Amino acid sequence: DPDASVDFAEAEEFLRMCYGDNSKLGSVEPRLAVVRAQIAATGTYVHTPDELAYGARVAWRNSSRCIGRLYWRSLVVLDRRRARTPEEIFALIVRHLCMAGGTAAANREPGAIRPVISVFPQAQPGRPYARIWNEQLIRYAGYRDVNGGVTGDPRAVRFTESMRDLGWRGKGDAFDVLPVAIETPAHGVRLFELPERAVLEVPLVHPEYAWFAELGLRWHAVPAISNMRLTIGGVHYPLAPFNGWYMGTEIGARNLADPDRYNMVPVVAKMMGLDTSKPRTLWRDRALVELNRAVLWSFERVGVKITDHHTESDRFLAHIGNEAKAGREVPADWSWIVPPMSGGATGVFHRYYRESDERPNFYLDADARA
Ligand code: HEM
Ligand code: NRG
Repeated sequence: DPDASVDFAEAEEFLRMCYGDNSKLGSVEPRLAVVRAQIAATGTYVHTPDELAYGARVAWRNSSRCIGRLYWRSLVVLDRRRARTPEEIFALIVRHLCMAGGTAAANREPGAIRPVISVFPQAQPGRPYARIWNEQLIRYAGYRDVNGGVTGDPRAVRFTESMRDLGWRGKGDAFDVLPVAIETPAHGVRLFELPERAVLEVPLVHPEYAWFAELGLRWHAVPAISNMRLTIGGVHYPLAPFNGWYMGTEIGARNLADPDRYNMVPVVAKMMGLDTSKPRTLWRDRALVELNRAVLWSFERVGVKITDHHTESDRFLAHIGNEAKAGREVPADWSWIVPPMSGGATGVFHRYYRESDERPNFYLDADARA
């Protein structure tokens, strides 16, 4: 139960690892005595900034579904544990997005995406806590049309309806950025519109097909997951949005391609003039490749950081090598690590992984409303 008191054994296990790995923090024994007393008195304890930063980085290192873990040590950890009101939280969310990517006006190095996590107040035993309803800080709305189709992202239809029930009105276009819904115990839920400077977007064009631009496709530069709970040493942080940069296939082989998302594969195939009368012409595969080339090319063209699945596969295997040297096995989930196209053409396909649940880690909140 995430709302229950902290188990001292879990705190101790984390603290021994943290102080063992960071000699500058000194001896763990006096710290354990303090934490034992805090848990006895309050049911929980408070991490030092060093413990928080280390815990968040190791939570990334332990994320079995993430292929991007080579740079886990470089995660920027923003300690936002003093934020209380929805307005304070929103202002810090905007600063997070500007620091992570942002538009040219907000970023000294436009297009450079930095992995960042903002850690808001921890859950207190038996008390309600602040949370964000959105699954990511930046997502596009989905509107059900009268004829049963969807304009925008079909994945967001339910969420968009709940925003509408709360009084939000979107433009009704295919790429309307959703408001951020922040719920705090004292203020209920409030909606906030992200300012333009916080939302870097890339219009999609193709290196050879001029018609591609006419499809009017675009995607946001920063994937920032906001519905996962960060768990460190028995302490739960229900509001701890984090981001890295995109791997092209997430956009080109899933968000824009899945039949229950933007479903662009048949459209691209038709524009390419492919024979779509039977599967064995591999028209889906050919259209998928061009869609993914467009994503990578478009980001590169405007200088926004993105990675391709071949490079990221090699990096992940390098990460496994680094970790082995440090005496650690990398927990990984094959079905998430292997990219959604050309699986067998990437190194990560050709082996198996141990799927262990190590802590600290990120967990999907059971009651996330996305
Ligand atoms: C999942 C790449 C940074 C934590 C993923 C996935 C990819 C990916 C491709 C699978 C997504 C999917 O199939 O929907 C990357 C890249 C990064 C990066 C290229 C660049 C730096 C991060 C950071 C964190 C993180 C900074 C946390 C601090 C996770 C988690 C998941 C995940 C928890 C699983 C999400 C879920 O269960 O829905 N990552 N990632 N990643 N990543 Fe990363
Ligand atoms: N597939 C999702 C994002 C999931 C996480 N991916 C990352 N994470 N790259 C999508 O929006 O397409 N990250 O922290 O960089």
